[in-house]
Amino acid sequence: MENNGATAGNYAGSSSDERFVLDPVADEQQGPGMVELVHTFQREGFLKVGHLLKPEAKSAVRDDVYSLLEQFVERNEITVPTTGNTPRKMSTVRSEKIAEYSKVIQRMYRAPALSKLLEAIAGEKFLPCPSLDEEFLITKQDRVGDTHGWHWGDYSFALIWIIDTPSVDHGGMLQCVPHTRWDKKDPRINEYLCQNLVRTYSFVPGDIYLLRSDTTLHRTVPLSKPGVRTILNMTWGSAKDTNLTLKDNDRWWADDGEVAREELRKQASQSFVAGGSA
Ligand SMILES: O=C(O)CCC(=O)C(=O)O
Ligand SMILES: [Fe+2]
Repeated sequence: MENNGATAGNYAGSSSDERFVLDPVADEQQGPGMVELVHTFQREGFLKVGHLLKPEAKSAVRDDVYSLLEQFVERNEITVPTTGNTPRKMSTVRSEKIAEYSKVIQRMYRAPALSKLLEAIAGEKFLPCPSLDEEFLITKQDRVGDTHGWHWGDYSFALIWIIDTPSVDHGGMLQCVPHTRWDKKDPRINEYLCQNLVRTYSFVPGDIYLLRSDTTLHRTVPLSKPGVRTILNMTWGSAKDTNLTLKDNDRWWADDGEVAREELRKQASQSFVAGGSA
C-alpha cells in the first residue's frame, strides 16, 4: 500500500502528541479501570492496549510500516543457540532503517503521551532502548512455517502493533510464559514449557499489545497456511537495563548481522555435529 501522506501530514501538523496518540478512553482508564490493567499486566506480562490509542495513530503507523517494508525488507531464516536453537523464519526491516526513514514511528515512540500511559500500566519508567539496533523491528511472516520462535527480549518492554494477521486457523498467535528468566548459556525453554501453563493470544489487525519481554518467554505459532502477519515492535528499557552490556553474539537482526548470522550458522552446525544440545 502507498504511504498515506495525508495521514502522516495530519500527524506532523498536530499541535499535540497527546491528542493524536491517545483515545479519549485512555483518560477514563485512570481510576479503577487502570488498576485492573496494571494487575493483568503484572500477572500475564501481556496486555492489549489498542483501545487506548487513536485509529489515526494506527493508520499512520500502518502506512509507515508498509512503506518501510517496500524499501528495506530482508529475509531471515536462522536458529538461535542462546534460545535453545529456536527458529527465526521471517522477513524483517531492521531498527536503524526504521529510525532513519520512518515518517511517524520514530515520533510516536518518543511521544510523552505514549510513554506516560505505558508507564502507568507497568509502574516503571520507560527509558529509550539502550541499543539502537533493538529500538524497532518490523517483521513480516507470509510463508508456511514462518515463526518468531521461543525467546525473551534483551530489554524490559515491547509494544507490538499488529498490522496484519490471518485468522487463527493459519497460526500466527502469540504464546507466553510470564515470570521466567533468560539464561543465555542455559535457556531451558522446554523445561519452562513443561513446568508452566502457556497462554495463547489471538489478534485482529489494529490490535496493539504491551509485553514485559525480558521476563516473558514468548513466540508466535508457526503459520500452517499461507497468510500475511505483519507487526511493528517498539522496545524500551527500564532502569535495570541501563548498564546492561550484551556480550553474546546472537544479534541476528543487527547492522553487522551477517557476522552474527555466520556465527549462529557455525554454532548450529557444530551443535548438530555434536548431537545437539537443545
Ligand atoms: O510477532 C509478535 O507478535 C512478537 C514479536 C516479538 O516477539 C519480537 O519482535 O521480539
Ligand atoms: Fe519478542
